[in-house]
Amino acid sequence: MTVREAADLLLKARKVVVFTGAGVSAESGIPTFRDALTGLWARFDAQALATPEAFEADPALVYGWYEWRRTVVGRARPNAAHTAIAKIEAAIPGTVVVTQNVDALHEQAGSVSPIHLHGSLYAPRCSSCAEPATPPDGPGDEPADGRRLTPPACEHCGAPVRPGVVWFGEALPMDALEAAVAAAADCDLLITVGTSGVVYPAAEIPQVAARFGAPVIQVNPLPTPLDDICTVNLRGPAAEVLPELVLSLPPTAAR
Ligand code: BJW
Ligand code: ZN
Repeated sequence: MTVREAADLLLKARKVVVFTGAGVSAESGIPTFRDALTGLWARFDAQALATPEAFEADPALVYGWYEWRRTVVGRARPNAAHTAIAKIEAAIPGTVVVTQNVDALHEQAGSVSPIHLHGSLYAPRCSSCAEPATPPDGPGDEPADGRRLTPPACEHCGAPVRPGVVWFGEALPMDALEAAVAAAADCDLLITVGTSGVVYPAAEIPQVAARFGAPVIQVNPLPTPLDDICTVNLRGPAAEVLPELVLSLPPTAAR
């Protein structure tokens, strides 16, 4: 299937949802989770780092790992895929960006208020009273990826501060999930970019759009479980495929 077929869908669309995963930030140098050799879960144990039980058992291990992640992400810059998505948003005002990513590269590329389904590395909060905590200044001092770091104490109750991300077994932020489902149910095109589509309930978002009759374009170098619901599967890296797709938009708005 070709970029031309996808471009025809994009040109007709008035309400677009762009649903992104770690692959959209891969070409900014941020590792994905499940890519076979380079993904975070190939090197680290998700159960020991990305669950509430892990934080309870060893807050310094988990906090240190997330500070390393925040340093890596803080030094990254948006790539051509983030920029192309912001251009789609500028050209088609009814566009909603829904991301599973905890970086801020969509915002840095110019996307306005993307919906963050899995939280953010920049929104730490108290692990007990949930009060927001002040994010540390700057990109961090690059602790080694395994270095323990005692989390700061909450200013209100003294409990350890935790990363503001959604771990396995935790509910997604209700307002974000509801807004994403509503946008998917109401869109006339969904573009899914760089996600393996295996983590729920986020993976429902493209499926909701398809159930409500919207065509779905997928941008991913590899097949995913979402292939079957997609109208067009564009196999390739997002930073190559999306700029090509955006070339189909009217010149003034798209560039
Ligand atoms: C490129 C590219 C390039 C590469 N260009 N593309 C059994 C069945 C079904 C569900 C479950 C189950 N057992 C447990 C569950 C539930 C669980 C779940 O889904 N688990 C599955 C993994 C089995 N879900 C949860 O626990 C969720 N919560 C929940 O269900 O709560 C229930 C509840 C309700 C009420 C009260 C209480 C509880 C929460 C899920 C949270 C996920 N968290 C993480 C970590 C976030 C923090 C952090 O960053 O550390 O979110 S895990 C990780 O996966 C992260 C991601 O957002 C998420 C999705 O990953 P993503 O983005 O798709 O990345 P990858 O690596 O998987 O894929 C990258 C893709 O890019 C690949 O396809 C590449 O090919 C591609 N690619 N280069 C384009 N250049
Ligand atoms: Zn507190």
